Amino acid sequence: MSTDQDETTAQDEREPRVGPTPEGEPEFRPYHHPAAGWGAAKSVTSFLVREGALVDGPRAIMRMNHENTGFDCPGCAWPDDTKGLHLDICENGIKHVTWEMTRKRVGREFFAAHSVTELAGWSDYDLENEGRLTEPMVYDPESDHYVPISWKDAFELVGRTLRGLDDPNRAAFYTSGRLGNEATFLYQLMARELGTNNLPDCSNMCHEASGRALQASLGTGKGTVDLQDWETADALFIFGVNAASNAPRMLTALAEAHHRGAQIVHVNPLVEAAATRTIVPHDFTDMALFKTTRTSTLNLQPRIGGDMALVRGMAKAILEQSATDPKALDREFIERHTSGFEEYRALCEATPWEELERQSGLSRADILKAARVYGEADRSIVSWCLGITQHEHGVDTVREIVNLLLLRGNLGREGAGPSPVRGHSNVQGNRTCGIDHRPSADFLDRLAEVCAIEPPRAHGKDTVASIKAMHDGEITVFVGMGGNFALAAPDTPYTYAALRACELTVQVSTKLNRSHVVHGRQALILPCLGRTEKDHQRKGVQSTSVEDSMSMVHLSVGMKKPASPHLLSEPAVVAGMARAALPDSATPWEWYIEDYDRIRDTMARALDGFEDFNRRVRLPLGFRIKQPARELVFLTPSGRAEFSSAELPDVVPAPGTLALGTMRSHDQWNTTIYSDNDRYRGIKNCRTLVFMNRADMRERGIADMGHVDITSTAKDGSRRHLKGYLAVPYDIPRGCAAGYMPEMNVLCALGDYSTQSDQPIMKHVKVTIEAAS
Ligand SMILES: Nc1nc2c(c(=O)[nH]1)N[C@H]1C(S)=C(S)[C@@H](COP(=O)(O)OP(=O)(O)OC[C@H]3O[C@@H](n4cnc5c(=O)[nH]c(N)nc54)[C@H](O)[C@@H]3O)O[C@H]1N2
Ligand SMILES: Nc1nc2c(c(=O)[nH]1)N[C@H]1C(S)=C(S)[C@@H](COP(=O)(O)OP(=O)(O)OC[C@H]3O[C@@H](n4cnc5c(=O)[nH]c(N)nc54)[C@H](O)[C@@H]3O)O[C@H]1N2
Ligand SMILES: [Mo]
Repeated sequence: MSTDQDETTAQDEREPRVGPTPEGEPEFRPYHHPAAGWGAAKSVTSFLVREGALVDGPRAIMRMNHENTGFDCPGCAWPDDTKGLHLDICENGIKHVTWEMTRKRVGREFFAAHSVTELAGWSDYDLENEGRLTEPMVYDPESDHYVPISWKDAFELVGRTLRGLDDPNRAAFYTSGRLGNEATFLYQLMARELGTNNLPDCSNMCHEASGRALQASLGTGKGTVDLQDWETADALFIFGVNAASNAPRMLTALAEAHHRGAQIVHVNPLVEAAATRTIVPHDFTDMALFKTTRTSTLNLQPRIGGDMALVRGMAKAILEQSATDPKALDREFIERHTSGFEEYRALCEATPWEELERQSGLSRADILKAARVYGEADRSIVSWCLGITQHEHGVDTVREIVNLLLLRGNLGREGAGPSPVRGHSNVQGNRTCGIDHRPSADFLDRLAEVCAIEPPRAHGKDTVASIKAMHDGEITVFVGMGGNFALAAPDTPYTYAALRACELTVQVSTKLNRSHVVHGRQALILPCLGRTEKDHQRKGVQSTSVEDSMSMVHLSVGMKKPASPHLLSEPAVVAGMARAALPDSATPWEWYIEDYDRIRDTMARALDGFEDFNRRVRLPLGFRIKQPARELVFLTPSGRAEFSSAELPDVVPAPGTLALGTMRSHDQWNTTIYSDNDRYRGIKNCRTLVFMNRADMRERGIADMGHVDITSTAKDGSRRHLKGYLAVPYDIPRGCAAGYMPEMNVLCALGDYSTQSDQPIMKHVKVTIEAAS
């Protein structure tokens, strides 16, 4: 892993651009309009026209997120409105659904016309833009083309290769977070019946830190609040999330909060669109009258990685206040429900304000402003996303957030608690249903009993460890259930080499992407139904279930005719692979697929919180998985909520260097790029850019919109490069820079993962930036 990547490798490997060919010159004009509203409506219309979905699109969208009669929006994990809001949708959700429903198709003629070497030279945008995959394909090394293969033969190839492994740990089974619960359960069952816990998933790059921190602090690895809590909180603290682009339905909750007089504090090095004002998208009167609502009462711009110092500063202020104000702390809550308070208090007292200011990049006055809002609110929610988790100290920061909440008893009561914003629409459900490379003994015991298998007990490999093991030849079979592993993972050339070193790569996908053209010696593309499509099985049309960010589980039923008659559902693909790989299996794979109620009946017995699954999932709003911490039951070693007392990390960049955060533009969905515009940040026609503070640019002799070279230095000293990026002068703290994933994965060394969560460090990449040579 410590190979010194020279720049030629990095450049050659990422030669094809990710985004589309620009339609014009790059432009930057700061955005001054509200989030959502008519700008969003206009953008949606042009997208529907482009995808040829002007008729089907709106019809499908009206069925989205409807109480158990529609399909779940695959866009994000924000919960559905519970009051039957009948147009609870957003611009990016619509784009996402339309993307799946496109009329364009990739058939065998397409693969006959284009070799894999040729396709590898296409942009990622162009690959996906070809449309939906229609039939199983296998790589033919002689002709360097993908050629058709029957499902039976495809499964046999997977089965034969897996059966031939001398150790089941030579296979890894990746999950991207939109896989439904039923397919998820079968998938992990297959892996464990084979004998491995190698279950890397996208959450290893996303909210692993949140899960580990909440588990350690509260004994419940998830947020404890729901939408009703959002509707009754007095103060909302929103850390490190670009909500207007990535969880746009949060805008509705923020606008409602503002209407009722709640305080809304945004903490983000960038002032994102959700931290200003919005036109509530489903409110037709607001839309017609161009009525805007503020979505923020205070914006704080810490340095990248400075959040933990800010939160500690807030805690310090509350503790100082408690010397004279008996209401500053909830002493009864602290005494009855927590442990470790005195140690934490001493740590806060011992941390000097100067250090908190330096590390957070905020003045003491600003920290006190946030502390005042927190101290005056009876009910506070703290919400966060990747700006908090994708750091070396992500776990410590989330635990610090919990510390702050505990000080005032903001847990286990209405309107209060921690609320991580999850990413993929079912990433939380994947973990609940068994995608976990570190499963608990209890989970495995029950799985063993209910499913009559002998699951392996040793922990498996996560995303980073799997890549390293593939690179080293230790893992030789990679199966990807959705997603785009090649491009989403860090250290692009290294990850490419890892996939290419495999004996077999299998990608279960809806659209063509980089992971199909960066493949193992043998490779399969297995096309599946999307969430919008009708899933016909022997016992009729099937539905699947998903779990949102707030632990609500509900059904999703597709309504569209499948993109091709040859597609299989994801549960069916898993069952096909499992049957071929485990010929003697006692698991009734085919019987499960006839009727997903049967899978749910087994899940009801195997999984905590899924009792009476089939009945409860059909209730109008589904059901909520119990969160013990919400009931003030703490499954921690002490039986109490545990304060943490971690040292503050040093996040101040060394002289001459900058901390670079990689993030999404408005017009992309992870590795899926819709255009090279980023409307809310005022960018047109460019993705290969870096946002910088103007003073940092001047100091380096970089002109506005001038070309720059970016070099990252990894923990092991190895260096990686991106050349010819545009420097955009932006309102971002000094010493910080930001740009887009997945392009910037070239800069993220595989070895640079958090020692606390094993998550790749994607928000605090150490870089130098200089005017292009
Ligand atoms: N439309 C759309 N929706 C999506 C996605 C998508 O790609 N497109 N992706 C989905 C997925 S998988 C996920 S995980 C989520 C991701 O949702 P986000 O977490 O919003 O994702 P990013 O684009 O990485 O944005 C990170 C935000 O954190 C800020 N930030 C960076 N560093 C720091 C820091 O040190 N501290 C603080 N406080 N803030 C920081 C950035 O300025 C940015 O606003 O969105 C999901 N929803
Ligand atoms: N540098 C950097 N890298 C990052 C991040 C970052 O912030 N910075 N974020 C990380 C995060 S949070 C995440 S979650 C990962 C995302 O990683 P992934 O989840 O692996 O990537 P996606 O881009 O969401 O996957 C898109 C592909 O999914 C397939 N797909 C779409 N719908 C379906 C479906 O219904 N079924 C199936 N089987 N396939 C489908 C399509 O073929 C599409 O090409 O990226 C991570 N990478
Ligand atoms: Mo994510």
